[in-house]
Amino acid sequence: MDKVELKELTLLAAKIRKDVLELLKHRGYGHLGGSMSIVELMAVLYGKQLRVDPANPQWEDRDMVVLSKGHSGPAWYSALAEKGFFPKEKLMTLNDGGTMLPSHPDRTKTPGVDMTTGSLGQGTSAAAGIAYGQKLKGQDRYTYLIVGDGELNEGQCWEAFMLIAARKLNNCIVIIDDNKRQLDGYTKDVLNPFSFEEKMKAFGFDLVQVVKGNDIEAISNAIDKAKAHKDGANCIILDGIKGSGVKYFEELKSNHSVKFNNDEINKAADDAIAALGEFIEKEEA
Ligand SMILES: Cc1ncc(C[n+]2csc(CCOP(=O)(O)OP(=O)(O)O)c2C)c(N)n1
Repeated sequence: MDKVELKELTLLAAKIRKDVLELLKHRGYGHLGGSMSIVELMAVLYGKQLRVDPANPQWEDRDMVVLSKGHSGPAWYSALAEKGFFPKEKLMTLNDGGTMLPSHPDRTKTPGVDMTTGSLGQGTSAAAGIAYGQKLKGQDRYTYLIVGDGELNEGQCWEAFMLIAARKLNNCIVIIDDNKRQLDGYTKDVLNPFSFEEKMKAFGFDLVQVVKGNDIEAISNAIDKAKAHKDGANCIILDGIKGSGVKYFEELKSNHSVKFNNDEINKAADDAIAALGEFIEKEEA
């Protein structure tokens, strides 16, 4: 990746992260940890890798995204708004009555959202079905499935993975957000999955790449490699941190759904928003 592109994607990631913090703080609560850990992924997808058209969200040749860990909608909405699928002001309507941005993604409400998710596990089957359909029709399209490490406690995920591998759905790029934590603790303590890398290989994924969850260049290179790998199933594991990008939220004991109800949390968010704002201003000068 050249320096200009890396700079652009880093700037986009900063904008998405700032949007996430602003909209959750405005709402007063929300799924901060799991939104922050996919910010760089969203920047790479919407800034470079996806074939989508914000002016025509239903474009029939578009790539699809299935955010199976649907509670991280705020990161997706922020990326969609930055890309121009809808006006940025709409971000502040998250979770309002009648909003186009419900807490969990709804394909009937938000331009750019292709699959309704929120009930963990189900997005994996949906993505497998979408990709299978695309393959049977001979279409040249990709479906990106984003799934959480805690979500992989759901048995349904593994049924979907078997199908993806057995049918060699190389057009379904499975991305595991391995941020090590889930709703109420560390994934290894709640139900130890052991090695995702070994598990995915054992399930028939012959290209399994592990990259740092906040490394834009590594994520993009891994997607390039997955796209070039035509004969078999592809998985990318994001080795990341829940709450990624803001030390306070990375270290916060309970950072899954954060309530902005005390001075310390509000200050941490305000400081991070200000720092990101300065960075963005400097980069755009
Ligand atoms: C079927 C189902 N069970 C429980 C929940 C409640 N829930 C929402 S998020 C979450 C934890 C998910 O953990 P993980 O996949 O690791 O997400 P991340 O850490 O990336 O936020 C749970 C249990 C749900 N949405 N769906």
